[in-house]
Amino acid sequence: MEQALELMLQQKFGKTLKSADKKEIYIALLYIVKEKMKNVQRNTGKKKLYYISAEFLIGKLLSNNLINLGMFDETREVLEKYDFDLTEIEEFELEPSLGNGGLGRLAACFLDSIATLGLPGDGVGINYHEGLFLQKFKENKQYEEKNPWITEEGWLNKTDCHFEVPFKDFTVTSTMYDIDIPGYENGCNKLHLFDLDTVDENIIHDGIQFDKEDIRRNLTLFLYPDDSDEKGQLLRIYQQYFMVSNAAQLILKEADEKGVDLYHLHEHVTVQINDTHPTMIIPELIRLLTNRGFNMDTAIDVVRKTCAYTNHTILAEALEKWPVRYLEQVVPHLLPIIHELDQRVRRDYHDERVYIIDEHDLVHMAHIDIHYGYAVNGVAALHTEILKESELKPFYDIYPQKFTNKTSGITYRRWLIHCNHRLAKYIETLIGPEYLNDAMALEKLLEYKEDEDVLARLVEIKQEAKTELAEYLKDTQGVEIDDSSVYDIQIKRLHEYKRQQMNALYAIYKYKEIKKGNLPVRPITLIFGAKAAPAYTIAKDIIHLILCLQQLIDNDPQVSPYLKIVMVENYNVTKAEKLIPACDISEQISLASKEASGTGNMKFMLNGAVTLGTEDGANVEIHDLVGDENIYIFGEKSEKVIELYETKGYCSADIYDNDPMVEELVDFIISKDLIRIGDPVNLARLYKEIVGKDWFMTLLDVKDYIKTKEQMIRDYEDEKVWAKKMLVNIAKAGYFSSDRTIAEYNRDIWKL
Ligand code: 26V
Repeated sequence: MEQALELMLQQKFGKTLKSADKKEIYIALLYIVKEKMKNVQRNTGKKKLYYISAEFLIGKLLSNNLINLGMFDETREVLEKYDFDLTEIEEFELEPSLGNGGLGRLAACFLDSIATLGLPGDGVGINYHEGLFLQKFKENKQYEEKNPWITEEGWLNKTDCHFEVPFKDFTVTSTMYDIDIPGYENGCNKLHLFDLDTVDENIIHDGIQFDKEDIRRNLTLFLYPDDSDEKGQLLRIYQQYFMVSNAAQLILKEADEKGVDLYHLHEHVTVQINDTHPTMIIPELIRLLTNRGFNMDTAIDVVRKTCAYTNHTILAEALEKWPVRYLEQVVPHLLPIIHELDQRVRRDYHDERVYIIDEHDLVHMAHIDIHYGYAVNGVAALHTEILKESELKPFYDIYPQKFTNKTSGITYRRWLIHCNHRLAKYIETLIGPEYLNDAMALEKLLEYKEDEDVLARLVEIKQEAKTELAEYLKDTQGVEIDDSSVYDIQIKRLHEYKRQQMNALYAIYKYKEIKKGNLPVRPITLIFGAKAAPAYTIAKDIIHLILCLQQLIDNDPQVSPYLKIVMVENYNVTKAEKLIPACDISEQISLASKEASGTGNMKFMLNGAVTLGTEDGANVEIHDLVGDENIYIFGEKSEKVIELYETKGYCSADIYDNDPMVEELVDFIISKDLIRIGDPVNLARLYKEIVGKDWFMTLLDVKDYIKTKEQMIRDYEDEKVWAKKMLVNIAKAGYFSSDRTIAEYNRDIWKL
């Protein structure tokens, strides 16, 4: 590596390792890795997977690629020899924010594991120029700015592959860009991102505003632009069709190149539809096959045997339903097919709950996937049960054989080896390198459960990560945190169902306790990281509340030595990589039944944090694996919550009126102390929402939450007992390797 670096630096900049600066080193490394990837064998086989997704939250790629190519340790050593730190070098890489959160990050972990298992499978998505917005805080509020990431020197490779994509009023020509995805010590796949040459960043003004109707210039500008109005929704349909039309044409082109008889397409191709965003691939493939001479019955039959669908949410507002009128405006050529698909359903099933087009002329995208795909899966055991037993019950009754569970996972290459190298290395000294290829081998750590030296070293490693995070937050945000405090972290999209507001109510509780003189034995640092959708008013109000509390506490010398809130600005994959290794308490507090899986919970556990959570999503499986002593569970269970929704049995005002403690906490949102700092409109709106509606039942669980968290903070003081919990969590995290998840997808669904 040393020689290769010297050579590349000489070639590109006429410099040496001694004279080059960090940016030049970064660029030299980028070229070396790209060169190396050219020689990695492409994964091939009779059948190929196309993983189509509107989001791929891949994060920075340098370290990940170095790890997978087996060059990571050597590169670190060479750089250290010349006084460079790989982490600092990587600062020069811009993070592609091509996703909102869990769904997009899962797609990225999956690409890593598909390549690692040597399976032929490419990702297909959109090359958003700006990705998700850049979050800025001003006057305790979120503002959105553009977030460009594409530079001259990067991982994208422009190809000469182009397709014509027909919309109602015009046709565009796409360009395909590729990113190489090397597996860990294995072959290589690709992520294909489609783009439009005519897209123009200059139309962005005032933050992230732009003309939503100028499709030729805006189509691939932003990830899911604000769809709170009709123009935004139409743009989303344009994006979705652009993605799937390209995907369908690519699939058929590659099939032709392989000489595949299209009547047997399903023996050579499988398509995974990641949530409903790529659903139009189904009518589009049917359309293209009929254009090639297939009759409708056969086209439908072949496509049905080719496509499989993953559901990622049961939230009604997130299940896509497009008005027929909108589809007519964008892709009228798909409508005869969608009507045909609906007619066939109506002919076979006399149950309007399973129709594709409902009485309001809304097209239920998930219904297309379930009727006209061969597999449906949820992303955690509880989630899949809820799909089968309530959300998608009428479909499960028709097609029980299509439904399977695929509990999600995370890639250990990024979420342990890269982000917590120290811990990874230490684990290797204890149980050897086997766990790097077989995550279940982490269980061997259990042998050390009573080993005081091992437990002490785990605590030390955690402390080093906490100190590093404190330095990072000081450097990047100018905030100072006490690295001897307990770090309690909630990082995820801002959504009411995830209940960041409940954590904020805990902060209010603790603030009041400290004011009363009930001081915690050790300071507590509550760290939040979250972006709110630009048009999601209440989510933004919750951010405002957290930022106001942060300011209130910072300016109160009576409280600030004991309690600190930090809201990390512009939370993204890179920041997650810094935060997760340093965490003591992992906040997974969604309303039971609402979080399909969660994957942050898995990343935290793998890095030795202990979960504070409800019986929701994959928390249930974490609980089963680690046992009662190694997790803190609170709150009502999903059955009860589902019943409350069904019977309309929940009334937050009742709890507020009858419980003085709850009343006191909620009232603080509109107290003089906070109104002085914040915006009365935002705070009053949030207060009213919680007392008057509280759709995600914060007040139902808040007292149990506070009680459980207090217990957890007390237990933290017994260092040995706590370290044992850390160890068990790490040891049991092997199940949540995405290698295991992908092996299951392949065994049960793809059969590559
Ligand atoms: C989307 C939207 C869009 C409209 C406004 C409200 C709303 C609320 C939620 C969503 C979520 C879309 C799907 C999604 O990202 N699901 C996440 O997928 C992860 C990977 O399977 C899973 O771990 C998370 O629990 C799940 O929320």
